[in-house]
Amino acid sequence: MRNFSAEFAHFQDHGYVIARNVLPPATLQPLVAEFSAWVDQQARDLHADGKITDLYEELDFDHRVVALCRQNQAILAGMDLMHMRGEACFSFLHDSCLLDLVQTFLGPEISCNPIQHLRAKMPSAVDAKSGFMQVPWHQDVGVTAEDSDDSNIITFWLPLSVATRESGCMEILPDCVAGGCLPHVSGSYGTEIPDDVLPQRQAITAASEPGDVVVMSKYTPHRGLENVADYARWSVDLRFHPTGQPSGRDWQPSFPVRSADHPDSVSAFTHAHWSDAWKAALADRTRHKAHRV
Ligand SMILES: O=C(O)CCC(=O)C(=O)O
Repeated sequence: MRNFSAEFAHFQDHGYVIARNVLPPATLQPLVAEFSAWVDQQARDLHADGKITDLYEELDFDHRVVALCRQNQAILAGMDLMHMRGEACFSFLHDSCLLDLVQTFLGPEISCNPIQHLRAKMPSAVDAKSGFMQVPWHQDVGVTAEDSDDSNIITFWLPLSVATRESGCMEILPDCVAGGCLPHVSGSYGTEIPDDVLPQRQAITAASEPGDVVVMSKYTPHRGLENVADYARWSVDLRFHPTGQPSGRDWQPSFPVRSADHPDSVSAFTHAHWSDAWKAALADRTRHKAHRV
């Protein structure tokens, strides 16, 4: 198991760390293959319905989705982990390199938190309207229910494309954890921290490459920059918390992914359980309060 004590110390001091070269290419490849196959199927369906004219099969993972989105933004419909529920994705949530990193921050009893997303952040010239593309300043505590106030939920953000200032990586405000939960409001791009309460700090540009993992506390303000590159900035953002603590979304699936005390609890929760639990959560029409505002 790799020693991440330097990364953990940086996280404790500053509320974030960019852990470099955590995931080898072979670990990310099945994820990229699964997401590529999803885009391909979506493109073929739109093509069969006459909604796009070109499949752009010759383009790579980062560029194909942009060319397809230029033709029809419907290519992005349903593109998120809970809707796709892929087997490679479920398997990746148990990846040993990833969980060795997570364990350094949370200990050996780890649950996957349901706040988890896939983002193909489009160049803003193609699609800048959605808050999902251009996430404003917020803390992740701002998108959890109050019952998880004492939970140690930590964010693990992973680029699948090269994430630079130009392609819309994240910006992070360091050294803000001690301030706890800041006020959030409902802004035009989603839940955000108003300018007048945003801590005055020099922001860190969280430039990162596939294999790196950006780790943030739930009190660390961050935002997604505008993508002015010509390719999609693919990323996956995951959260984990110690098993037994409230997830902040108790109607959505949360499940153990590593356990020293109860290893059987991990194998007992299968891909089928995960998929069924998401189907039920997505079909639930109760008005749950997921965000602070
Ligand atoms: O991916 C982005 O641009 C923003 C992600 C984010 O805000 C998050 O993971 O909480």
